[in-house]
Amino acid sequence: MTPKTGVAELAVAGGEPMFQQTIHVGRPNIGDRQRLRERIDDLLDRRWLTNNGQYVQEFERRVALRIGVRHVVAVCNGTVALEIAVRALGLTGEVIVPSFTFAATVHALHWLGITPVFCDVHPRTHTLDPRRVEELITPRTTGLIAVHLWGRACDVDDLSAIANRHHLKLLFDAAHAFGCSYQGRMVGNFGNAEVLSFHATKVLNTFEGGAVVTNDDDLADRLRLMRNMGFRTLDEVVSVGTNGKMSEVSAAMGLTGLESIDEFIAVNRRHYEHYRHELAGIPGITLAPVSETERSNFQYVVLDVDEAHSGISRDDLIRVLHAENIKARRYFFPGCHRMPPYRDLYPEAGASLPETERLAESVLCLPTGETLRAEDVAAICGIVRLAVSHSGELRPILSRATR
Ligand code: T4K
Repeated sequence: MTPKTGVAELAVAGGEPMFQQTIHVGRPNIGDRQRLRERIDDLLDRRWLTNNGQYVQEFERRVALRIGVRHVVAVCNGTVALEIAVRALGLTGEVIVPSFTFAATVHALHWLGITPVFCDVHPRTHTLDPRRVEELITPRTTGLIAVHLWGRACDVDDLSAIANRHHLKLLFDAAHAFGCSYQGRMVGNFGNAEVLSFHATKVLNTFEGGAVVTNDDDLADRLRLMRNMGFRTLDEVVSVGTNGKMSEVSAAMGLTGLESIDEFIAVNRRHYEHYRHELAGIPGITLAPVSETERSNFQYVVLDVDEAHSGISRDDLIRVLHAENIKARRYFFPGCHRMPPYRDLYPEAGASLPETERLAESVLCLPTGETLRAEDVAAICGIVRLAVSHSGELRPILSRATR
């Protein structure tokens, strides 16, 4: 791929796009297709497609081993995992939650008639800021949901101390954090429970899928009942439940992915190091750091664009990238508190969320994963460098394009 050297070559200025085919954030990792096909043939031959089949049970065992947790309750997606976990933990009233997260974290609360109380995130970690949590606790607060955003573990110790002090339940949304650690221990072992997502775009996918993981035996029992309509035995319902079951074909995909998970992470890590090298020294562009001492899955490549120094806003940089067929994403714009129905229910929320508001305007995610090639990373970084170094020249072109 020939690097672009002048503004006129940029697709946003009328040049040819860098990529003929769109380069996506969240391109699924597949793993060994032959093994997947064999598993699918096997489950078809056995005609056992869902309802706690043998692949789901094996997937749960393998994930539990990988994390070192007692219980893995596999479900149909991460959102349902959140809903079941919130309900099984008995959360009611108000729950403190970041606004800088995917909508599902907050929707799960509202869906169950619980008031989400938005808390700001830490500017460095982008995760729930423990210094801001305590001031939001009221007599109606029953719990906290903290998100290990980008796979970076929250400040688990401080959040656990607050939860203990105030007798609150602590749930971690670990949708991004399969394969990540906190102080050397795998994510999945903290709080009362943690929720994983195995959506297609995650480092490990089951097409759609998720799990609630916990070391609490009673909670695991309630979760298992809830995901299967409250059935205790073949024909005995003992409590209210929903249909949150994972299908066998999803578990087959998950088992296949698990066999290659170390390679997926190694590829992501290589891309991350490459991005770090290529983006170094570009003014106003900061690659979110990944801890040297913890395990990470490197699934999210996160850039913070500081317009005062880069000369180009995050949104204009996205426009430049999109024109080149590089589908960078504005995760998690605009912050849940600015989405319906929350913006109408809590119109004042933004006033206490300065970091969330800043990040929602300045952060973008770049592609990674097994389909991305090293030369793609170099080309993407070349476009970012060109856009920043020629931001003055680009400005009139971008403003003409919006008119
Ligand atoms: N908590 C947090 C913190 C989360 O981030 C999420 C989900 C959840 C909870 C809930 O878990 P799930 O219920 O989803 O299991 C995507 C994912 O759909 C979502 O799982 C994820 N977080 C979120 C961060 O990203 P969108 O709206 O960006 O999806 P979409 O369709 O635009 O796909 C993202 C990119 O991936 C696209 O540019 C195209 C590419 N893609 C996507 C799919 C589905 C592919 O190349 N192939 C595919 O099959 O939400």
